[in-house]
Amino acid sequence: MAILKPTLLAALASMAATTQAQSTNPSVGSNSKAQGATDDVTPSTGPNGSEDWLNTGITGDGWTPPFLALSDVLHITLDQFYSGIGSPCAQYDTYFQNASTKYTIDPVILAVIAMQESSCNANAGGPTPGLMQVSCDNYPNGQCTDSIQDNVDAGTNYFKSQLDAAGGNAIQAFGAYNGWFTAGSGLNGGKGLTEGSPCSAEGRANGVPQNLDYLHQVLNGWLMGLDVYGGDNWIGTYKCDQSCADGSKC
Ligand SMILES: *[C@@H]1O[C@H](CO)[C@@H](O)[C@H](O)[C@H]1NC(C)=O
Ligand SMILES: CC(=O)N[C@H]1CO[C@H](CO)[C@@H](O)[C@@H]1O
Repeated sequence: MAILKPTLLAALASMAATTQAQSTNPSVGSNSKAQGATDDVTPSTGPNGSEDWLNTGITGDGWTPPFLALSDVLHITLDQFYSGIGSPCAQYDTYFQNASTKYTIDPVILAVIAMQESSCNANAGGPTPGLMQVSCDNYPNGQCTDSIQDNVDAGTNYFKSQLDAAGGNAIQAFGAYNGWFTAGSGLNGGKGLTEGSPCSAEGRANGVPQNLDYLHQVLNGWLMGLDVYGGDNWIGTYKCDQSCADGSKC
């Protein structure tokens, strides 16, 4: 089953870089596998598909992620990311490059995961510490170390293992990184993630409720160079405060 890891705490949101988002607008290719995709990012859609499409099934019988190969995911370049919202990540470039070579994952994907998970703060603590925020059993010897390279390797290893397990489906792999699950994980009465599960007793017992805007925020936000925790926090329709308060679904 997916490793249920606490997502970034609200406190980190306030630490997110204040860099104004660039109005990057990657050209929309002829390829149109993603449904509901639009050139511009809106609260509910973007170049890599609509939030409804990315979240397929969560309002019904459980999340059944549509297929999107990692190589088909539209994103800004690593240089654009580092010179924009991802500037706190630039100092760690050699680590992302190193892990990229080892695991054949585009370094911009790794930098974006680190940004989303820790705002690229290598000193972020918690049960899933560091830049990549994965649990210690993903480390080379199954134990956390102080090495930033080990941390980046651990996160990359986990992402790659989820990608392989999902037959190369980037949507499923990104979701798994955040604790999203499909049918058969043993959670939610055997169903995949549904709108009701983050705030159910089981969802709460597993830690910070999953952010139901996560996929849209990653695929159409961070990967497009937008400041999801800052000026572009309008991305997403669930508006999770991750406390299940006041009727929030997550
Ligand atoms: C990647 O990092 C490892 C461990 O830190 C190091 O031994 C190796 O030389 C690095 N590889 C490259 C290509 O920099
Ligand atoms: C409009 C558009 O080109 N969207 C793309 C977003 O990324 C997915 C990922 O594979 C592509 O399939 C879409 O075509």
